[in-house]
Amino acid sequence: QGRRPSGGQAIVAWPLQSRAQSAPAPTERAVPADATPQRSVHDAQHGTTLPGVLVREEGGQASGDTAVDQAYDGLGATWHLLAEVFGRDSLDGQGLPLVGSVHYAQSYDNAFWDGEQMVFGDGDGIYFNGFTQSVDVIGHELAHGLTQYTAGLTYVGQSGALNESASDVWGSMVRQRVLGQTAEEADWLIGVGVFTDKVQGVALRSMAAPGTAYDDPVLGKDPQPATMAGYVVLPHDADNDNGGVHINSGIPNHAFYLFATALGGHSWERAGQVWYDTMTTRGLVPRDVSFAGFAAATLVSATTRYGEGSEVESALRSAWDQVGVDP
Ligand code: ASN
Ligand code: ZN
Repeated sequence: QGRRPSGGQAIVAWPLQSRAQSAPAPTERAVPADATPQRSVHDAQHGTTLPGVLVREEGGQASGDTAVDQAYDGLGATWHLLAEVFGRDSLDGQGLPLVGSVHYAQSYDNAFWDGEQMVFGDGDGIYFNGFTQSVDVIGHELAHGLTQYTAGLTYVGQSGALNESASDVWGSMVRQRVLGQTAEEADWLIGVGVFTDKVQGVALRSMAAPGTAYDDPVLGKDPQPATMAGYVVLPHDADNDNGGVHINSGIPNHAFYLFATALGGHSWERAGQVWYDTMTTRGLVPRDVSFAGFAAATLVSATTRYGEGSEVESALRSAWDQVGVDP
């Protein structure tokens, strides 16, 4: 499973194999007026059998286990963003139950979506705290499910970096909405609270300034580029983060940050809507889309919804231009 953070291994580049397969296109429906999330949080009890022991179900009382309750709240915050802002009932648009497992394995320094559910490690306690600390990490993992049910972006190379970036975009929007922040107020960090005090770094990634989130003697330096000038070419295999999907995601991440902050206000209102439309409009992006192809698709979404020559279109063009992606 995940590689331990030793020898300067970038923590963002683990060869975690996802069981994720693209699901058949579902028939989405409007969110029923009385809809709620359908959450269940389980305790893997430091083993790797999933989902583990059911601890908290929808509507159940706080368990007193911080990881369980953080996961429950984070799953809820993500569901509410999708339902209330985008009119989508869960990841598949059909009320898919949200399943999370905490206390996965021993000293496990990661979190992941396994194709069916969210899984969170407790961290080793030396470099990493538990992965439910940051609501954006929870949103990130859930968004892998959203991507699976929508654009189905292939988890390698540029489409893989777009898959990773989409998860950061959703995770960041979930956190900004929980905190009630505008794009200008937000710190655009992913995974604040995941590092222990021992680590020289503030978070796992920065969308505002990719490459600056950490610089630590053991973990190494945040390897993310912010623009195409820094694009990292790696072999497309699991030992190389599937071609740097957690590295080059810095580029579309930064484009989204530039777009959202240029528009101002809440990131999920217009910038998020453009990303949502791009990922959920059937046939708009192929699974193996390039950065340029995705950028072009975002412009189609922006002009369809906000009009040719709109402020949204020009902010978006400028954002892609600043990161060196030519739609
Ligand atoms: N936490 C990582 C992620 O969601 C796990 C992985 O590499 N699949 O991207
Ligand atoms: Zn991810």
